[in-house]
Amino acid sequence: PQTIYLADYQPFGWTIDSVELTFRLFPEATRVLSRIRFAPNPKAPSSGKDFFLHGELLRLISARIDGQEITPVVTPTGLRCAVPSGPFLWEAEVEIAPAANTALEGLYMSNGMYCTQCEAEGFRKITYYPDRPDVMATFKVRIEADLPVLLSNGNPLGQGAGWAEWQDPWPKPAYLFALVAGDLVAHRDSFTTQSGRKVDLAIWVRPGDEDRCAYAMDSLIRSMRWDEEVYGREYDLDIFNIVAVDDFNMGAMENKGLNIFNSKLVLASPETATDDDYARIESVIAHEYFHNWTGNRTTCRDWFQLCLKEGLTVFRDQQFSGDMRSGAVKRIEDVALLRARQFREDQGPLAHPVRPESFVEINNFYTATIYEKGAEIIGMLKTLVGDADYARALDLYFDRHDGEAATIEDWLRVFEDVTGRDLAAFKRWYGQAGTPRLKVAETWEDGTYTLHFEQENPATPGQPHKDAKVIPIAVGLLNPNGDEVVGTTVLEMTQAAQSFRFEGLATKPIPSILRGFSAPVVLQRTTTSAEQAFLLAHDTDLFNRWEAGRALAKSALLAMVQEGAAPAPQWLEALAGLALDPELDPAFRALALRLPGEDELAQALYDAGATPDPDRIQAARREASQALAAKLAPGLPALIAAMSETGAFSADAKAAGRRALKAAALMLQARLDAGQAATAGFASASNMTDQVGALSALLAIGEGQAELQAFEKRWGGNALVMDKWFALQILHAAPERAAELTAELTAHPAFDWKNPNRFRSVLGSLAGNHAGFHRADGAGYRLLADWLLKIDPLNPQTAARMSTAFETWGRYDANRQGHAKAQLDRILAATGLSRDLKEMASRMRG
Ligand code: HT7
Ligand code: ZN
Repeated sequence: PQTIYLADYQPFGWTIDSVELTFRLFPEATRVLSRIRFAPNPKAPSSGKDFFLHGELLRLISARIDGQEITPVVTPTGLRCAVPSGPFLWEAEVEIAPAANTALEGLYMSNGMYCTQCEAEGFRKITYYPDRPDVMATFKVRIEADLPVLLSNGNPLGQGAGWAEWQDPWPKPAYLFALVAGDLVAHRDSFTTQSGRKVDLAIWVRPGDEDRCAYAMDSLIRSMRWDEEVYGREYDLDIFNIVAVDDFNMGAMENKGLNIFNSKLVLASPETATDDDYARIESVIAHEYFHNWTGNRTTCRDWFQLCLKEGLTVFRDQQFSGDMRSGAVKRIEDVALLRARQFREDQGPLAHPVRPESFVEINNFYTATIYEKGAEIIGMLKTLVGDADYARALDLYFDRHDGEAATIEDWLRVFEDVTGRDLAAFKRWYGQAGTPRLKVAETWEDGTYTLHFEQENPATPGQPHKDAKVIPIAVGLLNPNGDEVVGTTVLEMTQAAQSFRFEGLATKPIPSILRGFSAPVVLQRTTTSAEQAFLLAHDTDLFNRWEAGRALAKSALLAMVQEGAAPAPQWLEALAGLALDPELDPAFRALALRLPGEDELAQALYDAGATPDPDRIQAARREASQALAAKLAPGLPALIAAMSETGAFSADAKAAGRRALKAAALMLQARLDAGQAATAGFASASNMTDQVGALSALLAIGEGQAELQAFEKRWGGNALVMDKWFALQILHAAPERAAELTAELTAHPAFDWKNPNRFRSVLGSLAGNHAGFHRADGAGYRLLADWLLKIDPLNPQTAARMSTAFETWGRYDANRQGHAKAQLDRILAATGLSRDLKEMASRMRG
C-alpha cells in the first residue's frame, strides 16, 4: 500500500463553486447523480492540473463535461479524464449498493435506515469527487425515497411525498456531507441564539426511543449557550439535526447541521444508562456541536492537520464538561484517561507525533495522541499565554480562517501575532512523538528553595533524537503547617535542564509540582511517602491531592508485586482519612478510592526495568482492595447509607458523585460481607448506575451469577444495555476463564458480531481484562486474533482499532511475547487483509 507524506502536499488543481447531488435510494442499487461546477485553481501549480476524482466501489453509469458524454479512465481508486482549460460543468451518474456496505463508511444501511459516514475518505464511496478536506463547496441535495424522513446538511428547501431537498449555504469539504433516510421520529426543541435567531432542534431516533433523548437535547442546548458565552460562537443554520444510528464505527460525527451519533451516545434514561453514559453523552454532544466552528467553518487543509480540529475540539469539550461539573474532578478523569490510552500509545510501537509526517490509512490516525495529546497541547498554550491572550488568539483564528482549510502553522501564527511570542520551540510538541520524562531535584539554602528540572525525550519509532520541549510547570509551595506560601506559579521550562529559585522563605517548603497536570509528561521525583501523605491531606490543588494519593497507591502496589510487601499502612491511613472526609466532594473521594489499573501497573513495572507478571499484578490489586476494605470497615456501612439515593433521580454531577462513592464503598464492603450489601443493593437498585455498581461488586469477588441472570432476563431486549452485561462479566472474569467465557458469549443470541458496539463490548472487554488477555498460554491473544480476522473483511476500521490490544506485547516475558508475535504474524499472513489492519499489525509487530 501507498504511503502518503505531509511533505508531498499540493493544492487541488480546481476549485468547486457548487455541488448538486440527487439520490434515488434503493438498498441494492442506489443512483447518485452529481452536477459539479469546477474552475481552475489559481493557487495550484500547473503540475497539479491532472484531473483525477476519487471514487471507490462505484459503478459509473455515465459522465459528461459541459453536456458532452465522455469516457474517463476508471481505476479502483478513481477516474481520470481530459478537461477544458477554463471552468466547466461535470455531471455523472453512479450506482452504489448501501445494503452491501458492511464497512460503515460511505452510504450504508443500519436497521433499515440509510445513513452516511464520510470522514475521513468515505465520500469517494458515494460519488466521484476530489475527496480531500481542502476542497470546500456549497451543496444542494435532493433525496428521493419511499421513506418518511429524508435529511441532509444545511436548511430544508422543500419536501413532498417521497422527496426532500436541502441546501447548505456554508462551503464544506466532502467529509462533512451527510444523508439520512428512514422511518424515524423526532424529539424536538428550539434554541434562540444570542442575536435572536430561532434554531429548530431535532434528535431523530427509531420509533419507541423518543423518550430517551431528553438528556442529549438538554446537553445540546447547554453546549450552544456555552459556545456563545465562552467562545462567542453562534450557530449558523435554521435547523440542527442529530440522528442516532445503531451501527456506527466511532462515537459520533459532526456533519454540518446533521450530526450522526452512535445510539449509545444519545439514548439515555435512568433505568438504562449509567452516570458514565450520561457524562459521555454530554461531552460528545458538546464535542460534535463545537466542531461547527472548530472543524467545519474552519477545517483542515489535509489529514495531517487532523489535530487542528480534534485537539482543539476535545479541549473545548473538556472545558465545557469542567464548567458543567466539577472542574477538578473532570481534570482528574481526563488525565487518568490520557495516561491509560495516550501514554500507553506514546510508549509503544504505535507512537506517532500529534501531527504525523506520513500515513498509510488515515482511519488509523484517529488516535488518543491526535485527540487527547492534541488537547493537552492547546491547554499548555493557554497556560503559557494566559486566558486573555488565548481568547484574543481564538477570535483572530475564527476571523482569519473562516471558510478556510487551515494548518498547524496557521493556528500557531494567530498566537504569535496576538502575543508577539516566537512559538517555534513550542511547535515541537506537534512534530515529536513520545512522552517527556521530567526529573526533579531540590535544594534548600539560606531561605532559598530551588527546583532543578531535567527533561528527557525518549526515542520513538522513526524518531531517535528529540529536542527539548517547552514545558509549562505549574508549581505551588506549602509550608510544613500546610499553608500555601507560594501560590500556583507557572514555570516555563525551555531547556533540557533548568532551575527555578524561590527566595525569602522561612522554612523549607513542600512543593506541589505540575498542578492541574499542566503538561503531558511523566514526573519523576524521589520523594517520601510522608510527603505524599502530606500533600494528599493539605494540597490546595485538588488535582495534586489526587495525584499524591495515586503515587502512594502506586508505590504500595509496586512494592507488593515486586517485593511481596504488605499493603503500606501509610497509604491505607491516608486514603481512609480522605474517603471518610464529609467535607470533600463525593466524586473526588470515589476517584481517590480507585486503585491504579493493572495495565498502568504493568507499564510502571516495565518502565522500572522489570517484566510485569499479569497474575501477580492482579493478585496484588485484589490484596490491596482487601486491605483497604479492612481499614475502612467501621465506616463503610454508614458511608453506603449516606450516599444512597434519596428522592427522585437526578443525572447531575452532584448526584452522580454520590452514586460513584456509594459504588466504590459497596465494592469494598463486598470483600467484607461476601457480597451481602451488594446483593441487597442490586435488588433495590432503581437506576442503571446502582445496578451496575452492585453487580460489579459481586462479580469482583467471584459472585453475582444469579444477578447476571436476572439482568439478562430484564434487559435481553435492549442491545445497548446488553453491552454492559457482556462487558461486566468478561472484565471481571478470572484470568483462566476470560477467553473461554468470551468465546461462549460470542455464541449468545444478543451478540451480533457485525455491530461495532457489540464487537467492542465483547472482544474489547477481553482485551480490557489484563490478566485474562495476557494469559501465559496465549489463549487471549488467539481468540482476539480469530475475531479480528473474522471482522476485517467486513469492517476494517473496527478490526484495526481493536487490534491495538496487542500494542503492549513488548512489555511481557518471552513466552507471552512469543504467543503475541505468533498472532500478529498470523494476522499479517492472512490473504486479503485490509490496508487498515495490515498497517496496524505491521507497526505493532515491528
Ligand atoms: N470527526 C469524527 C471522526 C471520525 C469518525 C466518526 C464516526 C465514524 C468514523 C469516523 N472516522 C472519523 C468524530 C469526531 O471526532 O468528532
Ligand atoms: Zn471530533
